[in-house]
Amino acid sequence: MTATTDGSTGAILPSRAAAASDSTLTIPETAGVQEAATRAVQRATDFLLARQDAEGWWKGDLETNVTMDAEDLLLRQFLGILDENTTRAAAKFIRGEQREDGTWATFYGGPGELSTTVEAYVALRLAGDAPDAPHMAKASAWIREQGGIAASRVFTRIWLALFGWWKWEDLPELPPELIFFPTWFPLNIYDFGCWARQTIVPLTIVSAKRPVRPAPFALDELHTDPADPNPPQPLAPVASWDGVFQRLDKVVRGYRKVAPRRLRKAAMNAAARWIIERQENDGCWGGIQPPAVYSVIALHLLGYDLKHPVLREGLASLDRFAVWREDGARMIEACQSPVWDTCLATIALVDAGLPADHPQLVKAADWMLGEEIARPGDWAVRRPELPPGGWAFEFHNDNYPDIDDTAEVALALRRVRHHDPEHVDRAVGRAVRWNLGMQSKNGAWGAFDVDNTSPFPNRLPFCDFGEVIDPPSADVTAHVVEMLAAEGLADDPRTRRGIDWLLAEQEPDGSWFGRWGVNYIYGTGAVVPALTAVGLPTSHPAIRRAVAWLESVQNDDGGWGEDLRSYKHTKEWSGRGASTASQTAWALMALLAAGEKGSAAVERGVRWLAGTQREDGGWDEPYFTGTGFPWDFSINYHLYRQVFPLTALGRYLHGDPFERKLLAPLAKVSARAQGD
Ligand code: R04
Repeated sequence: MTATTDGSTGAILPSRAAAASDSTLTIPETAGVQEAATRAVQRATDFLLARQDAEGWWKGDLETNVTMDAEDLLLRQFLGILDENTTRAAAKFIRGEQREDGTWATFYGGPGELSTTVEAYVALRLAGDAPDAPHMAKASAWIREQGGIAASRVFTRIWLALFGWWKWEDLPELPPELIFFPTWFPLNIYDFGCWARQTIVPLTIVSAKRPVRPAPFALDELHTDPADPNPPQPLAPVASWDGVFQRLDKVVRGYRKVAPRRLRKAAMNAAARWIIERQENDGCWGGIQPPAVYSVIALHLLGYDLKHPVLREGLASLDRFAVWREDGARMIEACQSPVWDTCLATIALVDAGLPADHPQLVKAADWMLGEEIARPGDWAVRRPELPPGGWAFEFHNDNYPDIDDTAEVALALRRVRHHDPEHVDRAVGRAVRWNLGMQSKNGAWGAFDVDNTSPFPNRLPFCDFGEVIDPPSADVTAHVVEMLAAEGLADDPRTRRGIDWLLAEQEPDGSWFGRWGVNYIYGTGAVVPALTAVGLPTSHPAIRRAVAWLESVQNDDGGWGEDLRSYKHTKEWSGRGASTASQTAWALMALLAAGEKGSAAVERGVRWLAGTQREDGGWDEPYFTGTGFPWDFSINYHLYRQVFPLTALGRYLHGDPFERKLLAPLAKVSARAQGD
């Protein structure tokens, strides 16, 4: 494997041969590949079937980075509920993730990341690791070299401010009065992507309150100059957007001193109500960990006791993000993926040849049917007339169904032969109507909201981390288009607009950008099957260019891989990196949809998948191939390595799911969807 050390300078680019273990590959005869694929499909099918929960769902671990674990410890310390057992187990996990050079990264093999390293270091100090212990000294030296705490992201400095390690006055501010901005006003909370919205609303309370609970130790070793720990930030030119927003931030901070107390109090109460209304049945917020952490702190600062049901349930939900490993380490998941994993596993199993009425598939379908969300959520702010009918990614997230899960669940449900087909028809009909209703005005689809494209949130000095808006993306749009094709709506004008948008979004090299998966291989692996599903001929120039691009980035070992650095350094890293099971599968799904079965590229890719499978039917995949926010937040979905290879190998053996009529368009549903 090519060792890569740095994302910005001097990265060692992967030679396409670098990942290959033997450089003398010959293309075997098709018969041998066919046999190997058959065996791999059998074993991968058994592997998945053995891992379904008795309730019908699948769920792989969702691995991200140690800021989750560090912030969980900091929260408990802040609330005074940090226990020894949790601390020991979390610290064990964090220590195990540190690399040779003393840093922590946000993805496997990635460059050291300053904010992540600061948070991990502070968490380990809380756990009692001494600053002069070799692993700690290495980390703090690196942190100082990178500019120290002062150079870390806003979230990190907010955490430090809670303990007096950073000054609140030296943080950008978002006033709680934001909650009163009407939905047509620039920078109202619905201009933010739903994940940022749920994080920001509680943080407005925290930053208005500016609490400090003094820490049990100092952190001088993390400043470049402990005598001047909060150096002033340079100002951008007045005539630039950054300059404008920096000055706006100064205005907001000036406002703080003159803010009418009653208005501020009313704003904080309104924000608290907003938060409490959005708490899920299991006590969490939006099914994701960060909003839960900040919501608990915010409500606590407003006087809610830890024993108050809202906080008690909130804290209990945080415990459920913890995965306890056999070695005693405790890892925090950013969220859980049961709906997503279950629809993808269902698709994989049917495409791999499992009978459509297999009891485990029916069980999965029943579980998915029970997960449909029957009430409006935040999406209804922009679509008040649209009836509900979507699915969320997680167990509990009724406020935020997403378009991606809804499309894939519909594609999965249609593949299962269910004993109550009318029930499935009605559920899928609602899904089609909801997804069509969530189309953005450019003809494409975002993940959670319609037309969530404001340029302003990204400009706020407060928002220096991650994506904060949810504009339409090629991968989500492709999934919706594929689903609409399965519903007999390929020729519907709304579908055609989605297709036109996809065709216009193709990169000059023939690939598509991957918003929620890494990266161009994911985008291309989603778009090509969608385009052929709606009837584009495989000879279409867009498809030919995609095929040529995929062939041009295939590794010499026969697989495909793409490093997360492609989000930052596209030219060098687009489509390039060590081969992984999921990315090889995405490339194959595109090539197979493009009619490339029998080509050398496909045969070699299939051979790579079959050849790297373990005896037990599993694949190993240390590389992160999922995306939370491009570059800033990456995900290793532990079931991607299973479901996508099984899908690709199944389609290799049995053909395209549309041509096999696994998805028979139903005139009835189409008529209903068209008539909404
Ligand atoms: C793969 C496509 C399905 N869907 C996207 C779902 C992704 C699930 O994983 C995450 C989603 C998340 N959201 N917000 C965060 C997050 C993390 C995930 C999040 C992360 C850090 C901070 C705040 C929020 F792992 Br700070 C939506 C389209």
